[in-house]
Amino acid sequence: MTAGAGQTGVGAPAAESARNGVPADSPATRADAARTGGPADPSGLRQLAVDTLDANWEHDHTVPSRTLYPHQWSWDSAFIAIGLAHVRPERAWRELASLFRAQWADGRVPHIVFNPALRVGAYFPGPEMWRSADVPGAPAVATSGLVQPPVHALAALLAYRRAPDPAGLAALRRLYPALVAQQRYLADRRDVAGDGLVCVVHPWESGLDNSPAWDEPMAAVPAEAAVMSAYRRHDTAHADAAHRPTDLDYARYLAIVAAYRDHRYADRDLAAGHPFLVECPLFNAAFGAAEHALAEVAALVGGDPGPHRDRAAQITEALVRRLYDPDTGTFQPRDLRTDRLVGARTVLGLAPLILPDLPTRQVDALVVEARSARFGVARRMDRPLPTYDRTAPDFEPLRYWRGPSWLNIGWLIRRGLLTHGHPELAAGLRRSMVGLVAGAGCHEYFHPDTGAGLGSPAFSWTAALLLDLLAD
Ligand code: 2M8
Repeated sequence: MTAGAGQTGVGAPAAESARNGVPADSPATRADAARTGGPADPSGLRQLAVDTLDANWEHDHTVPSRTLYPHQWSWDSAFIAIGLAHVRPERAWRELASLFRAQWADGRVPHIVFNPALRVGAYFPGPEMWRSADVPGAPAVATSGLVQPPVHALAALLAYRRAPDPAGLAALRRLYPALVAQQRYLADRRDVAGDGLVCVVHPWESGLDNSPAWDEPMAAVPAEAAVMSAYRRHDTAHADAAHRPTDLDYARYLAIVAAYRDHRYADRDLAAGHPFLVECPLFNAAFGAAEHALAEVAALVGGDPGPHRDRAAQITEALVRRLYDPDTGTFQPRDLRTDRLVGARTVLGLAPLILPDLPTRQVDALVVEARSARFGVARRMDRPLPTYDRTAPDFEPLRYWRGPSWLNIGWLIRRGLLTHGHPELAAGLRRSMVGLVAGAGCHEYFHPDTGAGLGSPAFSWTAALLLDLLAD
């Protein structure tokens, strides 16, 4: 990748600072200055990451990006807490605590917690679309009604391991019941097929919103692009429209939200008619990894690790049985509306590597898949890990989740490679991720060939996970 690859369609970093009214000597401005080329040395990189996180801190949480995502996002906060634990442990616990304060009575942790201080229209779709206040059991603060991959128990465990002091233990003890309730919601209300796996009801729940994995199930969702003329999209005002989902995608996203909302986010009758029902390998790998993490958290806070271990084993078994495709040697999402595995080979399929009890047969197959020309994980990574099969005819190196490299995904896969005894591949992946930020700064995502920075130029989970990678 090339140094100075930070130019993107998002506009000059200085302009972003000016738009946000950030003072000239603030950490945000220092982050802007550094990100135009990206510092090469570890201490410069570390400072860039800290400055980015400081600039995105908002009273009790960190926004993913001041421009594109100005509220609190669920799995972002988990990744952010992992990084904050290295430099501001007290903030790491506040980050998780503020998110879980917005947990619903049924245990769901909403994927967006809206900051009431922001103007209407700061993000689309905002509270007026979700209308959480109309639903009994929703918190006082406005939220979405969807969830995201449950990486929070793992984040809490890692944050505690990084700073194992009495304050951390007290925070972990407070969080434990909320983390258990989060898992219980998923297990009891979202096992739509009754097979032990969680079903996502919207592509946004997967976190990889625009992945080609969702093309088949999304094609069945009735909507027309013209619907979008009634709305004002916020994302295309802050990022290059050619990198973002299309208007037709957005029309379908809104149709699915409206269907769920109009049933008051009830999960009882989803199988009867909800337009999008998919079992996602990454989401379910996170669900299983959460039980593994909770077993360790339980041991630390005086709980019983046994039930968590049992549930973890059941989830891994269900994942292999329902989502592993022996013909392709990878995991694929299952569309519950057709009961078929989705054909696209995306990076989602590699995610079960994070499960420590994944059987050797599947581990070996995933390592073959990861090293193939499709994903190219190698000892000396010369190209970053893409989110979609590089050899697919519809691979798009610039479009959101349809090719570009993201640090959270690389971080998870690296963790899996370490767990299963592939330190050289993990080291290659680490080198490539650090190289991306050194070349372009803390961007939201990166061109998988050139390393050019894409999306938001000061993105929190990139900064946070970089801190974690640098400390290793
Ligand atoms: C992206 O998703 C939001 C919707 O939730 C969006 O496109 O507006 C995704 O990358 C998601 O994984 C991430 O959590 C969120 C905030 O960073 O942005």
